[in-house]
Amino acid sequence: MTEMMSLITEDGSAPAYSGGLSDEALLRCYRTMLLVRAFDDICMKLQRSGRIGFSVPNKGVEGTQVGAASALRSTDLFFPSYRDFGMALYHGVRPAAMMNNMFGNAGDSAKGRQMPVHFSFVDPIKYFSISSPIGTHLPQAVGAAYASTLRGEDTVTLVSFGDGGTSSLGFHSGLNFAGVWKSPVIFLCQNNGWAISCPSEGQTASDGYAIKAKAYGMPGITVDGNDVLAVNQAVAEAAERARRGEGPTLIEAHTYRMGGHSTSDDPTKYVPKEELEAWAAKDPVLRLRRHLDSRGLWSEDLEARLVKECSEEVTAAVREAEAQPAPALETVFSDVYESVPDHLRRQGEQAFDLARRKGDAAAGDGAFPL
Ligand SMILES: Cc1ncc(C[n+]2csc(CCOP(=O)(O)OP(=O)(O)O)c2C)c(N)n1
Ligand SMILES: [Mg+2]
Repeated sequence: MTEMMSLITEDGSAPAYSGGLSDEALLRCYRTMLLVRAFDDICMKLQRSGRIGFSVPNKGVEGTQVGAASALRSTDLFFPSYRDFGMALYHGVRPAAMMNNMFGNAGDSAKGRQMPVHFSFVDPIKYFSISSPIGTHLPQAVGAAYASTLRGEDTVTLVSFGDGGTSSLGFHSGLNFAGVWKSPVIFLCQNNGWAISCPSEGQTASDGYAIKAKAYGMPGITVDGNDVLAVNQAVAEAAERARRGEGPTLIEAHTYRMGGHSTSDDPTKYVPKEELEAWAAKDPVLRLRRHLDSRGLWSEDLEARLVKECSEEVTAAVREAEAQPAPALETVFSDVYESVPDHLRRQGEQAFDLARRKGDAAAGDGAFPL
């Protein structure tokens, strides 16, 4: 494994950090991580009580998401994975907008035609719709980055994926194109220990993931993914290189998924208890809290206030999302064609007529087989 960059020390100080996060930005990182935890907790309860179909826990990996997002501009392009809630929240996406997607309601930007946790936003950041087939978004991100170079912009494109994602065809073709074209892309591989129940060691025969960069002619960096400052610095340096026209970087962030893969699996069946406990001691929220404390920026009162605020914000988001109606059936064909082809229009009319005569299909029981 290439040497791992880690900056927040045991006592919470970070003497080697040379990135540009202000006190205000650090507090924003911390609040965002608490907001992700609140969003996660509430979504888990919503799923268990059958009010939404599916969710994906982020506990343990918030440091990587927030460290990366805080190093980029809101005008940059984000091609996230499904476990990147913190990137959107850091840049000011409202929890209510995310909750609309969880419910697939009329307020959802995809009008309920995407899975839950497959967010997409145009404002306040360019957050591209998540691809369910693993790894397919890497070539898409490289294409978008190539286009921004052709337009003469200094935009950076971040594409985030898991350790499991490195086994996809998209990983190899994406890195290859970006290397050849010297595209301004940051490949963020979140090595969180697992791809569903496949341990990261079972995913590759190479010595870590960052080393794979060498074959595609770009730098490969390994960073402590539970250390917000280390991720921030690594991504900021990669972004500077990209903006200078020096091409892509592969960053492997070492982190750990402290929950299940999704609401559909039981991690106690395959995650060793001792391994989970060892990583719980390296919790990225505690790590950043220690750093804030060492700078005089944290107190028990602040913690209590932030936890309360985040919980209230997400609860309000649920109320807002639940009050929205389902998307109109007629939206099934909207946003795809400028003018809907005749054969689809006819099929649509038949389906809408049937729905008008027979009413809605029976509601499901909330189970989702993924
Ligand atoms: C092409 C493809 N194969 C399999 C799946 C099923 N699947 C969904 S998530 C996942 C694991 C991905 O693991 P990783 O890339 O490490 O991301 P993580 O869930 O750990 O964040 C798999 C195999 C899929 N969605 N797409
Ligand atoms: Mg993984």
